[in-house]
Order: sequence, then structure tokens, then C-alpha cells
Amino acid sequence: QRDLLPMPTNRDIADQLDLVYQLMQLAGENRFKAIAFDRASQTIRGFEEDLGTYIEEKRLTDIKGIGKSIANDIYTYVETGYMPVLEAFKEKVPVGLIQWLDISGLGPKNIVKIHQQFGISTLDELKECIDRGDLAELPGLGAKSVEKIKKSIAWMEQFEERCHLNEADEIAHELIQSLQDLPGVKAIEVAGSLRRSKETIGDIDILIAADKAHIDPIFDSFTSHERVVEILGRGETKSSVRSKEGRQVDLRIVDPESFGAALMYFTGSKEHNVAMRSRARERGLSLNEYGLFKLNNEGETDWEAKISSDKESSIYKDLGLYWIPPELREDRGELDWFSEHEHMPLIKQEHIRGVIHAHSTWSDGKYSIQEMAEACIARGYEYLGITDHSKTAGYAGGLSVDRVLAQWKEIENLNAHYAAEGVDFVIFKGIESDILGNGDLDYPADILAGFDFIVASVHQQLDMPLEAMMDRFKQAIENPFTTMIGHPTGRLLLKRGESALDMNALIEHAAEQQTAIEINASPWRLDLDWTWGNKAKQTGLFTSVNPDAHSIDGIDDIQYGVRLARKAKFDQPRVLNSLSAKDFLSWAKASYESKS
Ligand code: DGT
Ligand code: CA
Ligand code: CA
Ligand code: ZN
Repeated sequence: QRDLLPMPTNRDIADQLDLVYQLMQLAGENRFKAIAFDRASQTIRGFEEDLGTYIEEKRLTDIKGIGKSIANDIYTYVETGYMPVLEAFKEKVPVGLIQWLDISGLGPKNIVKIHQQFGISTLDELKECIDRGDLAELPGLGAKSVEKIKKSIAWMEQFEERCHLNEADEIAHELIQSLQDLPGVKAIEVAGSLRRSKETIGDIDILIAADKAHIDPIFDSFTSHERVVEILGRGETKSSVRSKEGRQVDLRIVDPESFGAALMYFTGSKEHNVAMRSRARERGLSLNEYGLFKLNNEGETDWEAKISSDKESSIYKDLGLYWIPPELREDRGELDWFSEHEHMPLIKQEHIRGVIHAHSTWSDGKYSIQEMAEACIARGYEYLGITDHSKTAGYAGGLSVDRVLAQWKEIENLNAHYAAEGVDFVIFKGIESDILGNGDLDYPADILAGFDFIVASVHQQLDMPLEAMMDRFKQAIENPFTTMIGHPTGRLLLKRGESALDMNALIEHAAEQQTAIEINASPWRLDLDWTWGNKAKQTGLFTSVNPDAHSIDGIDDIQYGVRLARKAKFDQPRVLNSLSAKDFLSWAKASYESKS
């Protein structure tokens, strides 16, 4: 079976062993047995070489810290994809309880007791149990320890979540500013998910190229940065800290000669790295964080026969590829594309000419239309599509028909003013119309007809069953007045999940109907999700990178939307707000005409 299963990475194996260790603790397994798994896991996590050859030659026990029995567990795992000892413990203890081990004031014994007593196994259920006052009733706990547990959960939640792209960006930016000019820093880059512009970020990875002699003072400066509240670890080449926001930041310092290889490795994604490594293997080469090497006769890395290592682009080149932009490194066809094409045309911030989807004081925005418009002008944009909420969104100051008419007057006056002053700027009359439960838009046709364009969004009944939700969206997509769908899944990243939708069908239908789907650029949404990029490209779907701005600062969220639009493989012609004001309006009109 081995041939079918990819060789797990060191980290995969370490993770499996760690899981066994945690579950053993909970199951009350013999302490020394459990610790052996912990030791093996840590050994493998910190191990410099790939375990692959050790496994193939069945000599894992050569490594100090890995005993015979665990070695056998690993061989079985590699052969079958399962680790029997792990499966056995999963039967005994729910995996969800592992998270509870991090709660201070709550040991394994009590965790299991609570689980058995109340039949709960998630952190949320535990919180509810505390809030109901049930936990304090459990013999041996008492109000004081419950209070401590509660505090610890709150603390954990603050620190354990992933964070939004803008927060990670800001922290990374500030740290890089403080490190880049230190003596000996030859190159500095962010790596990991942040460099790939993922929609949320776990930890922040930074990579520096410097010679050995400079490592210590650079780490000193890093760990004593005013933003750092805790040093999580410091080794020869890697140091990890906790920022005051609770984010983990990993700084790695590598030899300038292997900077490109390390940057590629630590940028990931893991899936991209796996694909790159097997591409190297196919060519009789070995790719790792130190470089691209030839294989020797035994099929091992020949460390003397280095092919490239200092620049990402040369490594890609030596593997028959053009350089792949980091945001595309997710193993979603990028290797195929860049084996044939030097570039993939992708939208850039400088292509964006107008701001679509912004709120003003007419509904729930913080600034007047004029203030928003002036902020857009100051940023060099050519148009602003104001989209306040529609009448059903009463909670958000949705506009009655009378207020819509009054708002149009104000917009006309402002436009007349810009024209008279010779300012090349125009405000579009838009609306963010609620998609009602039955799929209708929120005003009668004669009012809808008066808008320059319409963003149609779901704000209520987000949890309808899939079929009903699809019917609702299809109806809205087919409506001639709908120029684009707003934040399709309704998700709030790290806070609220997505509506039930068949996104493939939705994208197909929207593309067919010439209705666009926005990429909501708020770091809380980033919705349409980038993972639909291939589908969107195949169908020719149009988008618009919309800040959904409720304030002047909010306008600048467009940058995050652009990053995600690139990740979703949108090129400039498929992004509506990269068009001129005139062409944007023509597109909206053509969309209307094709549907009516
Ligand atoms: P995150 O932090 O959860 O948002 O996601 P990443 O992608 O930043 O993941 P992280 O910080 O654990 O690791 C950074 C990169 O390092 C990751 O994208 C790929 C690479 N990497 C780390 N460990 C391994 C490994 O065991 N195998 C492979 N193939 N790549 C790894
Ligand atoms: Ca990371
Ligand atoms: Ca990391
Ligand atoms: Zn909205």
C-alpha cells in the first residue's frame, strides 16, 4: 500500500505521536508510557533530517528518543495511514477534550470526570456548563476553582484563535521595520500563511538571511521588542515570541546562501512544498529547506552536489518552472501553469480605479457621502459607489423610499459640484439591497430602476437550509437589477460560520447570468472565498473588490481584497472596479439588459 500513500512529513508523524500522548494523559495511562510518546514527538519535531530514509531502512531506533515500540507504531502508520495505538485511545477518550488540557486549574482526572458527569466534550459546552452553574456543583471543584477555570478559558480563547489578515500584517510590518536595518541582516521577508495571503493567520513567520556571527544580537533585538510580552523559545536558528495581542511570531535566521530555499520552504503551503519535492524527486533531485541537491546512488541527498539555494526563482527555474507568486502556492494547479507560463495575469492594487460598496451616515456609516467621496479622491480613486442599507435592514438604518429619493438628490448635487469644479470624480447611486427570504430585492421596480448599480446581500435568515438558500440566491442573481451579489456566505471570520450554499452551482449561475459576485475586502469577511478561484476562472465570473467601508479607514481594506482576489486568480478585466467609471456603468447596464 505504501506506494499509494505519500510519505508523511516529520511534523505529521510528530503530531500523531503528540495526539497519543495527550489522549494517554486523559485516559490515565501509565505516566512513563505517555512520556515516551511525548519525547518521541518532540525529538521528531526538532529533527533536522527527513525521517523518510530512516523509515525505509527501518532504523528509526538509531535516533535517540525513539524506542522500539514507538518505531513500530510509526512504521505501521506510514504503511497503512493509521496508528493503531492512536485509534485505540480515540475510542476511549474524545479528541475534543485535549483542548481542555490547556486550561489551568483543570487536570486530566477532573476533565474526564466532567466529561462523564455531563456528557460534554467541547470547550463551548464546558463554558455553558460553567455559566449554568453546574460545574461548581461537581464534588471537589467549588466556586473558586470554577472561577479560575473560567478565566483561563477566556485567556485561551484570546490567545489560541487565529487572527485576521490586517492584524497579522500590522504586527509583521512593525517587527520587520525594527529588524531590517540591524547589522548583518542581508534579507528579510515574511513567510508562512501571511506571505501567501491566507484569509486568517495562525502564527506569523519571519525569515532573515544573516551570517552566524549576527544571529545572537538579532534575536536579542527581536525578543526585547516592545510588542513582545513573552519569549516562547529561543534556539540556534529560531526564536518564537508572543506579541501583546497574543500572536505567536516565529523568527528564523538562515545562512544567506540558503535564503531562497528556506523562504520557499517556510512560505509553504505544506501542500505546495510536497508537490515541489516530488517534482524534484522525479528529476533525480532533492529539495529541502537548504537547497536543491542531486541525489546520490543510494537515492539520498548529496549535500556536496548543490544545484541552487540562494534565490527562490533559481530553484523554481532548476525545476523547470517560472517563479510562482506566493499567494498561488496552494497546490491548486500552479505547478502546471508555471511550467508553461512565465506569468499569470493577476489584479493589482494599482488597477483599482473606484470604490464600490461603501456606507454613509444615511445608514450605518460613520461619515457623510461628501466626506467619503473626498477620502476617495485623496486616495486617487475615480468613483465611489455609495451603497447604504435598504429599507428592511431597519437595525442598520436602512433607507425608506423617501430617503432613497432624498439621497439621490444629495448625490446629484455633489456630482454637479465636482463637474463645476472640474474634479474628475463621480458618485454612483447604489444600494446594498437585502435579499429578502423569498429572493426578492427590497424596493419596487420603479425605485430599483433608479440606481446606477445594486449590490444584493443576505443579512437575515442566514441559516436557511441549503436548498432554500440556493433558491433565494438564484432568484437574486436572475433579478435584472442585481449587478452583483454581496458577501455571499455571510461569514464573519473567526466569529460566525458560512450559510449553507452550493458555491460551485452559485458561481456557475452567476457567471451565466452576467451577475458579478463581490470579493468583500473587509478582513472580517474576505467573501467570496479564494478557494473558489479556479471555478470562477473557468466560468469567467466577474467580481468587484469591495471594501464594504463604514468609515474612511475602511476604504483601505481594498488592499486585503486585492490580495485575496489575486489568490483567487482574478485578472484585471474580470474585476469591475478596475474599469473606468464609464465602463463600470456600461457593464452594470449590460448585465441588466441581458437579464431583462
Ligand atoms: P498558519 O501559521 O497556520 O497560518 O499556516 P502556515 O502555513 O504559516 O504554517 P506554519 O507557520 O506552521 O509553517 C510555515 C510554513 O513552513 C508552512 O506553510 C510550510 C512550512 N513547513 C513547516 N513545517 C513543515 C513540515 O513539516 N512539512 C512541510 N512540507 N512544510 C512545513
Ligand atoms: Ca505561520
Ligand atoms: Ca510558524
Ligand atoms: Zn452587507
